[in-house]
Amino acid sequence: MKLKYALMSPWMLAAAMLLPLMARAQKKQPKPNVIFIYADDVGYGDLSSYGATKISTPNIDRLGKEGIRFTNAHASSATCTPSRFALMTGKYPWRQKGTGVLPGDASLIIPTNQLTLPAIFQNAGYKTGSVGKWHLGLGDTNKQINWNKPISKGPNEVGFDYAFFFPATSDRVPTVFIENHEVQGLDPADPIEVDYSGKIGKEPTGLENPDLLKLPASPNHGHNNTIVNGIGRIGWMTGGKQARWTDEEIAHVFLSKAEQFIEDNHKNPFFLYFSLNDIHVPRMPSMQFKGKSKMGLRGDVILQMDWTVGEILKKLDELKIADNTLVIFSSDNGPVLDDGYADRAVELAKGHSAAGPLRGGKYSAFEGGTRVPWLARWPRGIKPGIVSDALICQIDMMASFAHFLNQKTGSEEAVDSFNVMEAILGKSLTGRSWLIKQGGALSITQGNWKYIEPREGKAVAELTNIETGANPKPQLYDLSKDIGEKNNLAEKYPAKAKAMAAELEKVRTAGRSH
Ligand code: NG6
Ligand code: CA
Repeated sequence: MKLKYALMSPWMLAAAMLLPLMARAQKKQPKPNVIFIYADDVGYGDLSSYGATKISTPNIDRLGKEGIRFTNAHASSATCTPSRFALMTGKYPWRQKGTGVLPGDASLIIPTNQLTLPAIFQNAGYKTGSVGKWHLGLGDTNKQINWNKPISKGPNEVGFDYAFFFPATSDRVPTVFIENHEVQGLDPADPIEVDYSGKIGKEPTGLENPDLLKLPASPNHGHNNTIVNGIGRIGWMTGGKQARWTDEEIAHVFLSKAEQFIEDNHKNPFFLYFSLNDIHVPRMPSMQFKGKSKMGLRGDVILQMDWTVGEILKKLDELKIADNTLVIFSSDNGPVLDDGYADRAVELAKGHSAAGPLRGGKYSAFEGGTRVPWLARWPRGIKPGIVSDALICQIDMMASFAHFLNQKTGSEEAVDSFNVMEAILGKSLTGRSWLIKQGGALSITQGNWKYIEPREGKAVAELTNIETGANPKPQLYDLSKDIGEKNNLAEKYPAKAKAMAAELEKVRTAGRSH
């Protein structure tokens, strides 16, 4: 025995000998890579693992088979921008003005001085990347974006080391890709200008030149401004001809950038936010998938999305990092069939329920608006084949990963995010006890009960034909018996409805959940 050990008590001795062993064991457990694949507008019933029979999504389903599939996971909101805001900040979007669906020329809505989900990973030594749809605004507040110069603020300023993205949605101008701060492929002699208040430049619009459209707009939705690639967009743009994307290539372009990021960073822990354009409108699959489903373009882009996930899994195998990579797949809001283009999604969906057994869809306060697929695989950390009905929300990613990576959040940060890491990894089948969701009206879920606050408005949205959940009377549902929210029990159980309304009010006025 060495001299230094001779002077120790038996306990100290044991500790001194064990510590290096423990350190070595810890070394053997490097931090997992995390890939969050965020699909757009994918409904609770759109995947075969969630009951779809008219379409097959084997690659996404595989995540659940080899890991965990959630039946009660949620986006914070029934549209894109607010759900993404919640994911990135851990704060309910309805606490901050201007977090609704953003135009393509909006300013960045995430404060740059606050901790974000990617910044937590950065602080824990990860390389962070954002590839795909952004839709959280760019540049300084109230300042017009100059698309022809480096853009001052965006993903890089809120925690991403690398970003390749488009600004808003594929139905909104400008229809260009941005890498970090710069529009890609821009010819300085053909500068980009964007306007959302009126026509700019001389290019044809869907309204004036419907004969030029390869994908006609649905009447009254307003996707009839500047035509790019034969598709009328929301908003007007001029210039930047060389930089404009071809819709049929978007999925492949994003995938190749995601793969490159993984490859470049596979030797150190990385966090990749992979935010797909699929299956948002305009649904323009590549030739590889066009006509491959029996459900028209919407079905084709579901297949394309599933293929994309399969390619990511292949890449992880190829790099031999699958074992220690946590891959999560989820969606930013519920499904919509007619969202602006005459792609025959409604008539071709026959027999396919995009929201599964749920009522409503995108934009709705009913479950169809926010209850979304969530599957996750991490061979080293999640047992295969778990189906969990734990209540979790994307807003919880922040507190969960902060805890997991031993990172602190300040008192003004992640104020609505709960640590549900045990549930995310399937170590516990219990998640949160309550959650507030937004789909026009706010609702609060507590255990099996869901209360939707009264709200004036059309019961069915005219354009999308989706039940909004708006009702001037309070609504109360027992989700354990009535997942389709058909039976309003507010009058039968007025005390319950009142208590839940009070709880919702308490959280709203407190400005925080904890
Ligand atoms: C809506 C658009 C819809 C879609 C949505 C955003 C109209 C009538 N409809 O305002 O087509 O672009 O915004 O979708 O303009 S989301 O998934 O990004 O929230
Ligand atoms: Ca969306």
